[in-house]
Amino acid sequence: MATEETLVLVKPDGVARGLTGTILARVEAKGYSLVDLRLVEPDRERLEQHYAEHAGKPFYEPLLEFMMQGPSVAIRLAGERVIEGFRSLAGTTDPTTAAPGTIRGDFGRDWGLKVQQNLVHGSDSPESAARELQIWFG
Ligand code: DAT
Ligand code: MG
Repeated sequence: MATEETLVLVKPDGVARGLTGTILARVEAKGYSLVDLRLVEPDRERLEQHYAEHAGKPFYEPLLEFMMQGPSVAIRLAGERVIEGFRSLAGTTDPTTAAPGTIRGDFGRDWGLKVQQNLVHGSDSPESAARELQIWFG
């Protein structure tokens, strides 16, 4: 199987809290390769594409608002089984209950804005990765 690529985002809460380096260190320590990396202030259109699967859900508008609060760091990350591997490093969606040892479990919690502030995004399938890498890196 060819080496996979995935899209990782350090979301606005992670950037604002100065956790970008810590998150990158975990990714690098796991042995994945940084292929490309950029600081991005996404407009609404880009976020609508990125989160198209969630359009209409109750958390959709607050999620887009949160993602427009500041820059994110977009990372093109490569390695064998990196898609599932990064999801494992990130932990489950709700940071309050994400397992300790994961990025969300160690650094995230509910700050009163439900589970939006969970620090990172990682693509969930090869199809999502290809689609999302196109949205963030062209
Ligand atoms: P993940 O980011 O773990 O892939 P997801 O794709 O289901 O999770 O949802 C995308 C983001 O939307 C998630 O990182 C945080 C937010 N979100 C998901 N479920 C939510 C909920 N029930 N309430 C508030 N925000 C939610
Ligand atoms: Mg998702």
